Amino acid sequence: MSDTVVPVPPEVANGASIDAEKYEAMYKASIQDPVKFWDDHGRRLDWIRPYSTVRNVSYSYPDVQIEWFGDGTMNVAANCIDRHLENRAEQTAILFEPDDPEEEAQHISYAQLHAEVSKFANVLKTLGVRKGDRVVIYLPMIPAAAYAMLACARIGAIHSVVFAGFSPDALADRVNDCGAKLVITADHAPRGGRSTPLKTNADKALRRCGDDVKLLVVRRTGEQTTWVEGRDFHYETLAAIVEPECKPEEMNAEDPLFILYTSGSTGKPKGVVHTSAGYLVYASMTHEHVFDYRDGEVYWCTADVGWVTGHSYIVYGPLANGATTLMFEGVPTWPDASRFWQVVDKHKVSIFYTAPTALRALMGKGDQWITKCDLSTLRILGTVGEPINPEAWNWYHRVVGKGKCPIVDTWWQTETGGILISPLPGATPLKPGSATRPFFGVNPVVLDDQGNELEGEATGVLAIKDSWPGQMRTVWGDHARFVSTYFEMFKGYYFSGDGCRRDADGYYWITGRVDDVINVSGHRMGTAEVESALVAHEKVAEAAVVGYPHDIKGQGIYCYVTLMEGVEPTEALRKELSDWVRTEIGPIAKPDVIQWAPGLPKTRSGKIMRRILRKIAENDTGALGDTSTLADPAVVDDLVANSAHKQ
Ligand code: 6R9
Repeated sequence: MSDTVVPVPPEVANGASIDAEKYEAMYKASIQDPVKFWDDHGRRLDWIRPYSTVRNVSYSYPDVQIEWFGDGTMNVAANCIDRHLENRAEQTAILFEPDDPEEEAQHISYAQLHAEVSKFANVLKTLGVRKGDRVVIYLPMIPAAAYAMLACARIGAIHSVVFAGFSPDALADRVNDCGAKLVITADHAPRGGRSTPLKTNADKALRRCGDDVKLLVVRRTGEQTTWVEGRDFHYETLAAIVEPECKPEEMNAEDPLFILYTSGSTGKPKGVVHTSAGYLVYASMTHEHVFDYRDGEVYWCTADVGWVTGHSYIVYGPLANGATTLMFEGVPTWPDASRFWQVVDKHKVSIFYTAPTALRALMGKGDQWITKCDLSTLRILGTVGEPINPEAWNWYHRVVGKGKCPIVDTWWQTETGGILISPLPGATPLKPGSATRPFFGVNPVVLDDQGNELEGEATGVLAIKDSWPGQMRTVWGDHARFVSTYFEMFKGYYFSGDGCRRDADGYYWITGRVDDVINVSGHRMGTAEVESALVAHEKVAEAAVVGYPHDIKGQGIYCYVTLMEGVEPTEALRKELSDWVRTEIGPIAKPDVIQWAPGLPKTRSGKIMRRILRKIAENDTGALGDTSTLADPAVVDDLVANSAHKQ
């Protein structure tokens, strides 16, 4: 951790929406009187029926309840599109940069967005989708993904976007869990010069879903796909015949907007539910202030719409603010390692928001990929998804930002809906590696293991003392799981699952997960998910999975596998298991290391001691700690002797 402090450059503070003094005053007001604060800021939306109640929140276990602006009505899509038509109909809303740099970029104005989303909404209606129905979106990073999301919002359907890198099985699980009526996909997904057969994946998934689930196929590459008559529909055919106008549905503030599946420390991924108004107030307000967004600027978040970052900071936040949001279909390293910087150059990007893992990968390719591009339009840089190491931070600041762009290191989660801890460019002196200070209305605390609040400089777990409008409301179909995951261990708080340190200046340094969730290239993965994929293989008797430090990915996936009696541990089998996990979950879950484990370290009650497995994976075997409670301490010696570090 570094002690360096990077002051706010005067030219950044100048004209920023929030300076240091304003931050202190607004932050204090937001904590002292949250009702007054959010009563004022909730009005940033256009309401159909304005709210009279600001909040109705109880963190009291087990009767947790969270409501914001509960008696107001509005429509999210109208707030992201219609209300901008008066003043910015011709301004670009979505700037689409395709995977292939030879293919032309598209500038979609707010007027065009309005027409496209209205049409899409009418297509959904034609297929029988109604208010409250669930629609799964399995699309590449193309404008149709944003149209589909906004079309659902327009008619009050609840979308659940599934990252296009997920396998057919993962897709089927999500379709079934939320009871979706319709899946929206594309023929193929081009990415990095390769193409994923999305429609084929969706076909495989739907074999595991109810017969009544329909499939809407958007044309992306035009390649041939198989077709199931009566179940499959071409988007373009229907779009050509529907009405062009679609009146936005009047939605209650607390009607669900979307479900997004995310990994936890146990069991299957859970469907995080976000509702309409509070989510949009929070996403738009954080987008405006954390990125100091100014009218007319091109803003680029490199995430995928399959993750929460894509929801809040490609689609909902920027569009609610009338911004120009860049959507990029490709990858940072194709056709070469200058792709990101060429896009910044070509589209004169002012604000650039990406993940540390991408920065580490690009840093390794050398500075020449950057210096040949004109990055002079860049004003603000951001990171999200995992802690950023000081080397990557310094490189980002010096080489990409030429030492003049503040870096906003934004800490938040799928569950939080928007950024909770982050610098504000015009207000917060930076410390490389620290997410710095809380956003308005966010009251973080550091707790010890017993749940006591620690004062001043402290290390412990990060919890939030009170609700903010963007907070998730429940787990789809399982409110008890919501309560037990986030509110049981530390009563009266929202428990984040992250560890953290607060320094003498009140800055927060996130140290990573304290549960069995690992963070691979900024993607969250439950070790339990990888384990259950492994044990589903007929040759595997038992498996334990932990994270270990990885230079590029942040964390890598280290698997200990015990084979069935009589099965030979061969290199071919190692590859087979690795491919197996890849097809069961998706490429992001592919194991980095598989170590054969004749036995796993267990307590006498049969609990796997992950602490020990983590140490071996981290190659920190001098500090294995107390192994006396193990049923068979000898297994540890075998694992240490045969660890990947000893090979
Ligand atoms: C937005 C997003 C959430 C987990 C979170 C934490 C890690 C995210 C971070 C960060 C350190 C940051 N995380 N941002 N850690 N510094 N700036 O990433 O959501 O996919 O749900 O992941 O990611 O561990 O708990 P999600």
